[in-house]
Amino acid sequence: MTQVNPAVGLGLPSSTFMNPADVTDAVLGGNVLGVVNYTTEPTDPGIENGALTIGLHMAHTADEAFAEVWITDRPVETGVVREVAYAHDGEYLIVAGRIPQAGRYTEATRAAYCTALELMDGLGYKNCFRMWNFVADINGDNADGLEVYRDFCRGRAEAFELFHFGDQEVPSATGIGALGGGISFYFLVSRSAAPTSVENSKQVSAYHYPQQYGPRPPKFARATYLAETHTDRSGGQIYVSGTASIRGHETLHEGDLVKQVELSLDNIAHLISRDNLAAHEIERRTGLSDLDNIKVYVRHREDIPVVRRMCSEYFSPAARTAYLNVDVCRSGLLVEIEGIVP
Ligand code: 3EB
Repeated sequence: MTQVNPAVGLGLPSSTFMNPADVTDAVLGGNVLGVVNYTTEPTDPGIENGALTIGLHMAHTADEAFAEVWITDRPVETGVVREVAYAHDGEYLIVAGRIPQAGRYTEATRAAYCTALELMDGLGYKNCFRMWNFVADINGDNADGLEVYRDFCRGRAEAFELFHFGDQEVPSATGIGALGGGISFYFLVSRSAAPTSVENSKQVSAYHYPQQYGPRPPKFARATYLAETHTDRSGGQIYVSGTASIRGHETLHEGDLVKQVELSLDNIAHLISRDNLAAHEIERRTGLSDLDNIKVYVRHREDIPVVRRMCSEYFSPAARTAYLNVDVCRSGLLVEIEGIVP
C-alpha cells in the first residue's frame, strides 16, 4: 500500500477581499471556507450555504464594507457550538465567535476562547497560526473601571493558561477597536501545515509587556511563518500581526501621525527582514512591497488620506489594501497595520 504524506500537496491558505455584493449564494456554495464581512453591523457567526460567515462592525458606511473570503478547493464541513461557528476542509479550520456587549468581558472571553480551543482540539486541528479580535469601545472602561481591552486580554490569557498554550506557541493576532457588537473573533488553524512564531528584535514580546499595560499581557506573536512542513524554511507564508508605533514596550510619537506611520512600517519591515527571520531559522528576505491582504486601522478619519499616501509609497499597487476607521488598543496609538506575505 502506498502511504500518502498528508502534509504534501494540501497547499497554504488563500484569501481575497471582495465587494460584499459579489459574495452571492453561488460564490458561497462554491470553494469557500469562510466569509468575514467587515461591514456596517455585527452579525453572529453562523453557516450560510456551507461556509462560515460572521459580520464585524468595522465600516461606517456601506461603501467602506468589504468581505474577506477564505478559499478552499476541498469539501467543507461546518458546525455551530454555543457562541462559536466553524468550517474545515481537512487541512484548514476557521473558527469564529462573538461575545455580546457587556459590562465585563474576562469570563465571557475565557469561555468563548475555551469553546473555540476545545473545538480545534476535538476536530484535530492543533496549529493555530492567526487570530483576529474586534473589540467595541476598546479604550472605554468596563463596569469596574478597567479598560475594555485589558479586560479582554485577561480573559484571553486565562483561556490560554487553561489550555496550556505556552507563550512560544501563541499565534500572530490583531486586537483592534470595533464600532459595535461586543467582542468578535476568528481563528485560522491548520492540521499539518507548520507554524513558527516570529518576534521582532526591536520590540518586547507582547506576552512580556510589563503590568503597566494591564493585569495580564496581550498574548500574541509578532508574526507567524506558516509552511507545508517544518523542514520548509523558505517557501512559507508570513502572517504579520497588527503592528503599531511601539518600540521596546513603549508607545512612541504620541500625537504625531506621520512618525507613528513611519515607525509602524519600520517595525514590519524589520520583522520580515532577512536578519530578523534568520534568527528564527527562516530563510526568506521580504519587504513591505511583498505584503498583501493589508488592513490599515486609523483612529481618526481625517488622518486616512495621509496614511494612505504614506502606505502607498511602500506597498505594492497590486496589494489588496483596506483602510478602516476604528480605535486602536492603546489610547496613544493612531494607527495599526497588518498583512500577509504570500
Ligand atoms: C501592540 O503591539 C499593538 O491584543 O491581539 C497588536 C496586535 C496589538 C494584536 C492583540 C494587540 C494585539 O501591542 C496592539
